[in-house]
Amino acid sequence: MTKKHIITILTFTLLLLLSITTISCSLSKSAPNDTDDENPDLTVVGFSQPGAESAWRVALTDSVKESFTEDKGYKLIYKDAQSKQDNQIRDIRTFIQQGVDYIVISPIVETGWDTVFSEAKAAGIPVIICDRNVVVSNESLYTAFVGSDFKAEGESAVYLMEKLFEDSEPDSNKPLNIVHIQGTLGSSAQIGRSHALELGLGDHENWKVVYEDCGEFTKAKGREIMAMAIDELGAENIDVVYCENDEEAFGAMAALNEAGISYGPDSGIKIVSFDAVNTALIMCMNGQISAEVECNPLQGPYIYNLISHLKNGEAVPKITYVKEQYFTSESLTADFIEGRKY
Ligand code: GYE
Repeated sequence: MTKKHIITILTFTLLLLLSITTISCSLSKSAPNDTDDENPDLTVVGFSQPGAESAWRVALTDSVKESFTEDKGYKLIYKDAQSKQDNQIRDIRTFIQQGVDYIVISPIVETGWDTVFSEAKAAGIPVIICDRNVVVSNESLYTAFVGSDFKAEGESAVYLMEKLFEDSEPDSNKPLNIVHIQGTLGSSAQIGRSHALELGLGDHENWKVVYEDCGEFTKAKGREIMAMAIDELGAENIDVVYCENDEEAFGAMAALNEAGISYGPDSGIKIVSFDAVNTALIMCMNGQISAEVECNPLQGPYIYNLISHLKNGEAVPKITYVKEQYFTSESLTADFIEGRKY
């Protein structure tokens, strides 16, 4: 081999090595969720959802995704924790490692966030809580909360139950038997809605919870619990089903349908529910659901607004409650329901 040959082979090998390094670098740079590869001008927001258990939650996800788009200057990293707090904690740690600019989290339950929020604080990343609230040892561990006042929602449901049964109210000896299908235990949505019902029980001697179980905010669980309640108590001993979200109400109605038991205006059994998603509002308008308390998932614009202020170095309120209302068949029209986003 001549000297010329050796130089050619060496040059070729060097070029080959160089191109392999370049390719592998650019491959690793385009790995999903790597925040370094994108337009550095984008503000990166990590959004951690507890799961996708309900239509309501899908509406919340959509609202946040629509609010933080690239054309508005944002990159949103979305994580679904598959209904496990441990996954949510892991997702937040990933956001911290990625060096996101803001963390937005809908916490599955109220407690257990101190350590991971302290880590975010130490990394200088503001944490914004949305939808459900948290209880932490020190309020400075998060920047702001945007979401619902769940106790107020529960109080609206109790008020609507009073209205529904006000004719039988003078006869306070007649018990009002309540099946209570709770949401995910320990979530602020469950805690507030259950607490308001407890207060309602204290105010009405004849109100009794005759069956109570956790429906995890899902249709499958709601159906299972309702079927067990029917089996154990008999439909004639149930007056109202207090469902802590619409999925559970859909499940309860499925169980009632399977058992051939009627509900709504023509029967003793009334369904009261939370969320007011489109399908549920149609059922409320038709009388199958007797009362709906709205839980507003359109929180993206509220969070967007908060983050815009933070980016400008402005102070933001610690608590922002979203606007919500309640419905019965009298207050609903098809046009109104059609005009809603969820
Ligand atoms: O009611 C339910 C959901 O946290 C307010 O979670 C939310 C609740 C909502 O899955 O449908």
